[in-house]
Amino acid sequence: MASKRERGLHELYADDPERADALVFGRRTGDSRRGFLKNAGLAGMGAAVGGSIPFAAMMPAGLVPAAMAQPAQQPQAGPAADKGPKVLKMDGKAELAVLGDKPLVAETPAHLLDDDVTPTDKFFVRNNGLTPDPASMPSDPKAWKIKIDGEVNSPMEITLGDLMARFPNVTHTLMLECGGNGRSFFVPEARGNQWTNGGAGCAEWTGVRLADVLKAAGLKSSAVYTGHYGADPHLSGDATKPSISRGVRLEKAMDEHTLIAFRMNGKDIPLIHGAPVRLVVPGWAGSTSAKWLNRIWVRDKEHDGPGMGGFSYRMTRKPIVPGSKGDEKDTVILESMPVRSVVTFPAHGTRLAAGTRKIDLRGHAWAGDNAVQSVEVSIDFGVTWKKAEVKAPVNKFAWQRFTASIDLPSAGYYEIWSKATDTKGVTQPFQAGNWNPQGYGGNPISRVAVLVEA
Ligand SMILES: Nc1nc2c(c(=O)[nH]1)N[C@H]1C(S)=C(S)[C@@H](COP(=O)(O)O)O[C@H]1N2
Ligand SMILES: [Mo]
Repeated sequence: MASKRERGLHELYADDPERADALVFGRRTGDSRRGFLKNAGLAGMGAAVGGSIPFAAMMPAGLVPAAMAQPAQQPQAGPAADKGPKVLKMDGKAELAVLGDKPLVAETPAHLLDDDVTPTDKFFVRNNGLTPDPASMPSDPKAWKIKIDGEVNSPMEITLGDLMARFPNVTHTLMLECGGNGRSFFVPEARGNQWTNGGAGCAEWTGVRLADVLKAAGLKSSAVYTGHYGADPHLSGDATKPSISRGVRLEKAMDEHTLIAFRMNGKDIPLIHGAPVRLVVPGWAGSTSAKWLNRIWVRDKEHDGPGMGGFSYRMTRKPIVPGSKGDEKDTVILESMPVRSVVTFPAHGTRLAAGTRKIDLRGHAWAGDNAVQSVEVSIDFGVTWKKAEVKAPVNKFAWQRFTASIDLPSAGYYEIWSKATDTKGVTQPFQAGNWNPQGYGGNPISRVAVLVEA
């Protein structure tokens, strides 16, 4: 069964806010204000996070320190040490954080998202069904077949070998991000895998443009949507039942960056990432990027495969009461992913040597279909912000590197906050907002706790 991620104080706050406050803020029953940090509480919190808090006076009332609220992402002493996630043990994969084992779901800890291009071993994994049995694969990957049918003049079944030979091969560095990335930041908890920010990666993909293939098949004027199918068996083991089948509006399918990809970072795509061929629909919910691709059904209406209905990959149109059921009819399909930034160095939970007074931090930011315009960082709980240097993306739909140098006035506990703003002027909120039943669009500012030893 899926192992549920320990979420520490977030959960305690949901279940028993009184006790959580007592733990974090030293509040006793009868104290008047929840989350009001008294002197005794401050000492208690300092003890809990492992040092004094130089910017304690700036801490918003009720803020749960990141050191306690978020599991450590690398071995560390201190309160978060025993809350670490289960670690993936798989040939060819780094030690990702396992969010579920059936289906297999594993995210990349923020500090492993530090490379300019995400190496294949560090790339997150999201299955909805079972990984296809290697024995079921053709011995020659080039013999793999993909069917293009539906609203096209010349339906075709083309082998991977022919696909590679017939259409121009292109390589782009593209963001792939799970639709549920950031879900763990919702309070109360939303249904699904409890991603922090690591359901995302930016690899170099080589393939052919889906647009070229659809043009060759001859789109009918009735074509408006795609439906994507892969060869992975349904969780039940029933191979005739798709585990998931999502699609995109034709406009996105025809984007020159939407690829039928057969190489990842210059090598054949590994089985877990969709060998021998998959879609890469950059910037949109990752569920549209079908792995083990064997069919694209061009539709004359919105696709209706598994993963298209109910609350799946759907946002509520109007705000609803957090934790309530919502109404399916009041939802819209999640398409472009929202703006997000992740501090990739230093790692959450890092202890810095006594005397450290400066950090050169870095991270990545991205924004679905949009680019990132600016990133700001703060170490005083958001009272003052400093502009980070932000690099241009290497191509459209690649993430962007940000760097900043930050002065630390003294020893103690700090949180490095980062906040990105996209080219439409949309920025990351302080808290995951617009609560929806399956928790999409959770993109609050990113927080990394560090401790400068006294
Ligand atoms: N056939 C198939 N394709 C799939 C999935 C799946 O379960 N089956 N999962 C999707 C989801 S939800 C995501 S986020 C991405 C993850 O790709 P990755 O595992 O290579 O990181 O693949 C997508 N493609
Ligand atoms: Mo996903």
